Amino acid sequence: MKILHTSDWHLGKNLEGYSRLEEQGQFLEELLEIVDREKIDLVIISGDIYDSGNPPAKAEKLFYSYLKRITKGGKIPTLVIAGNHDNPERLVAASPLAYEQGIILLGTPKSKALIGDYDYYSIIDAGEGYLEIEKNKERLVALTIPYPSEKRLNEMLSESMDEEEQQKSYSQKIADLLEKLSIKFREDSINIIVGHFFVAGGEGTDSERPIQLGGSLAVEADVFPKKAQYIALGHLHRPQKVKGTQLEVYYSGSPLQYSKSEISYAKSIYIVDILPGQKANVTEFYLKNYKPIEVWKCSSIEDALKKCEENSEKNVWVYLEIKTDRVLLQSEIKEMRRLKKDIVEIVPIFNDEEEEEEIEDNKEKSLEELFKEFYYHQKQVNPTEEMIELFLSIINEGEEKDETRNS
Ligand SMILES: [Mn+2]
Repeated sequence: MKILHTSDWHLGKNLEGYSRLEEQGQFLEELLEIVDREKIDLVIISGDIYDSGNPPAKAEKLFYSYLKRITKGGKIPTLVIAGNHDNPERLVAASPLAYEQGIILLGTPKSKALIGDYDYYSIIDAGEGYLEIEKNKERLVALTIPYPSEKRLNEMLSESMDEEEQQKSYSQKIADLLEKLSIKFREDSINIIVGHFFVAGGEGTDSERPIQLGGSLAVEADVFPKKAQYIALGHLHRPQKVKGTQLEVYYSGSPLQYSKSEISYAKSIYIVDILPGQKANVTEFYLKNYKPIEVWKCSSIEDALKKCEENSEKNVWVYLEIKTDRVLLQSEIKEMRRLKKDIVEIVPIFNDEEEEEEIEDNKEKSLEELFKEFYYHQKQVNPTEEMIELFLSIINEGEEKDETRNS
């Protein structure tokens, strides 16, 4: 079975008041292409469909119209769970219309999918926190943990919980729940987990709403039962494989850059090729950057005006950082906005202490160290000696050329 894992669409989310619906539509168009081209059998959306529990009608329309196209009228089942941004009741309100369309909507850890034979797939078993799907004679068991707020998690466990169990940590409760549900995993089925929560050690960005400050709702990376072949998570907006476990635990990340803390890496989705009893084959697919966020560091007000003029046709969101020793005039701000549309923020920088500090910090590290860190960050493995040498030789060449030019 070929599964596509995505999450954190945040339909309806703005950037400093600017709508991103057009880009969100572009993403959905690209997703549709990938589903077709890669002959996907099942789509998983691991929560945060919308940015708010009360999404704008345009965002809902986008969601429904593309889901209908993605599932091809029920041929490609799509499993959707609620994230911490979604209103679970509202997300699943369309369920009576959804199953025939191949859409399975689950709001809370207690949500139960509707058992039945649909035109192109069947749900042969389902209960609180799990379901078993059959499609083209392949079977898949998914343990489903839509955003488990502390309250929802306790409700899920309350029947069996004594006082001692009440006192257990959030992470331990998730572990217990998964352990309990894992008896539904079968030898002859594909076994996966779909969830929306924060796993300790995961790398965040500025655009997630922290699940709880202080981190007490962080889940340890070792809570997942070993029989789970793939764990499709939502919440963190940076795509990543979770460290600290041997299992295939992934955050697919958001499809768009939702803050300027997300501009240094590509957004992606994962495609998981998987058979019962075998190791999942996971491939990362990079998405297009429909409208990048850029930070323009300007050395003066004149420089900022010049950059706005030179790049007026560039289709990007811009944060302007302008070094200046005086306040910007309204007329200057107006002129910048006239020259370049989609300036989301203009920040005057009156002194550059902070920047110097950062440069000092990096100065202490060698290029080799910086490269290794960067490479590991991107790939989760260390670069080979050959790669390091190649990188350093390219850098050295560049520096030599620079010197020639300067001299
Ligand atoms: Mn999110």
